[in-house]
Amino acid sequence: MITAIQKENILEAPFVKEMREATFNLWKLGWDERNGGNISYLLQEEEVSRYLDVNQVKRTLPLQFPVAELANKYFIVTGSGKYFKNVKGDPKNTLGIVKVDESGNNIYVLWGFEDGSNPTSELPSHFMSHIARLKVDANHRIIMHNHATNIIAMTFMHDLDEASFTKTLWQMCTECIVVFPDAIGILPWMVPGTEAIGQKTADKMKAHRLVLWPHHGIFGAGTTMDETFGLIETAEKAAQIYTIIGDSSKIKQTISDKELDALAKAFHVEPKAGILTI
Ligand code: 2HA
Ligand code: ZN
Repeated sequence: MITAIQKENILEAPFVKEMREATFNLWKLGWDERNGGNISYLLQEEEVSRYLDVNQVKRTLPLQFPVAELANKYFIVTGSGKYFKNVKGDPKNTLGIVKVDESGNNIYVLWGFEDGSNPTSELPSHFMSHIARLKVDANHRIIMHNHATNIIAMTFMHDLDEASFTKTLWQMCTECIVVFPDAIGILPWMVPGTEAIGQKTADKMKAHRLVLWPHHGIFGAGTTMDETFGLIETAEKAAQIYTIIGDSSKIKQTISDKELDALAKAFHVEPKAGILTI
């Protein structure tokens, strides 16, 4: 007699716990008001199959944009219209585990979105950014979008040139150049939730792990939830210092380019070329 292999409780899965904790912490920080923000987390089949029969498809959703590069890959993603505040207490309706089908034209919902909801409206930006980051780093797994307050504020006060914006952030806290030596990519203002903004975001993700959407928020990419959260936290902290200062004429001294260069050398990181003048 063949007995079905007992699956473990999905709510105990580390990746579900990480999604619940991250969304709650992001909400508490004030960066994900209402339904703001979204996260997608690339999972291995071995991880998912401990908890789910991966052949049990609950729903098939067509993608407006094909992602052949992600064929047969699994993700846990936040739901469209869902509030980060509520994910911790209501994971089955606010999160979903999806698998991209073999053609890259559809996704299969394997778990979650039980109230009939769908993956985040920013799925184009997430999927296209995953494709871009996986080409740079095979260990890449997380794309996180949120409305980090001071980063948004800074997009009104600072010019939006990538090199000068990055250099200001690097100057605000000593750790910045070490955490994001690859600089911050910046898009022009665009309508969110579209394939067009997804493509532009992914283009920036080829060279940057942080991509700024002016007057809207930020996208971060990384290998773990902690690392990605920490990346955005670090940029947001620097932006907070900038907004606290408020008026650049108040700045009496800053970290010089020579000092930033010394920091990069001490921590063995390569700052993006064209930002420091040594
Ligand atoms: O609705 O943050 O960019 C979630 C968003 C859209
Ligand atoms: Zn947003």
